[in-house]
Amino acid sequence: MEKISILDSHTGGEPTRLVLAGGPDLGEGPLSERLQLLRSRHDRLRIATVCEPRGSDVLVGALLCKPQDPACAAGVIFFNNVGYLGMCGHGTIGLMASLAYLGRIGPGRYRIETPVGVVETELHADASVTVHNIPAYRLRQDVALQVPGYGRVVGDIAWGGNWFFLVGEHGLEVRQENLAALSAFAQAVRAGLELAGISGAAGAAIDHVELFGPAQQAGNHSRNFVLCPGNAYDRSPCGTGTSAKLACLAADGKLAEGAIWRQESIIGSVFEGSYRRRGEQILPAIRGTAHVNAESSFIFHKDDPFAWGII
Ligand code: PYC
Repeated sequence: MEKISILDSHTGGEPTRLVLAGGPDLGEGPLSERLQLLRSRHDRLRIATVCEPRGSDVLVGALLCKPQDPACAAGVIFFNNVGYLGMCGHGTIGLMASLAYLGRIGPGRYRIETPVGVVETELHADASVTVHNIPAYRLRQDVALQVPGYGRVVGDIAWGGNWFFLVGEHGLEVRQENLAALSAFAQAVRAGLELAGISGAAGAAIDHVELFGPAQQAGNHSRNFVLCPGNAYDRSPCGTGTSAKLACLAADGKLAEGAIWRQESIIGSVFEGSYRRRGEQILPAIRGTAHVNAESSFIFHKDDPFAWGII
């Protein structure tokens, strides 16, 4: 077996573990097909990479792939402790910082293939990265839901590369000291959505819940808490979640095309977002910074019962 080598980074506190080499042969088809192959035949790579004992619920994994389109700099498939992600904003910023660390790219614009489409990126001279995300849109506004233990909750359903339920009014303070209550509430909301059969387009599960509160740092517009599918919360402001938020702001006429929205995360890291209109949808741009913080390779000892991770 080829050595599995990885590069770790974090984007505003949210980790990305990039598998550089040693992954399975998934062929050279579209990334969406390669994702299906990875899921159905090689899921143990995901488990070995992001689950315990090497990883944790918080890690997002990224498999570096040869792009199908030679005009793209790289292809990537994102995954987490419970499955696969269509797109990942903080992970794409982490990927770009990692490619820069490896000397494979310098400042400039690059196209990156993902299972949900091609994203344009820009590595800036100050090492920050802009991700020109796939189109985002609000599917439904003011969806009312009965959440057991909490009562009526109202939110919007939006696509930003993943499906989000966005809640502005929830009575909770969006502060780190309040993480347990925020997680419990967001998990109850997600369970309530499932129970009520409320989904994204084509019946897709709404697996991310995003709660908003006032910004705590001058110059920022809002603070968020984002619950991820595997119950971890996003330490960054969440690139796809910020894209979903921009779609709602655009639909409500609350943010002009090209204007900057500074989204703060629950730990105070910031993404700058803006958008351009494309018909009923928007094209979001998300800017943030990632830092590479570890480089290593996996060891699979023949006597280790958990060499491929704990499910
Ligand atoms: O930044 O899009 C994102 C993301 C999704 C899940 C965790 N981070």
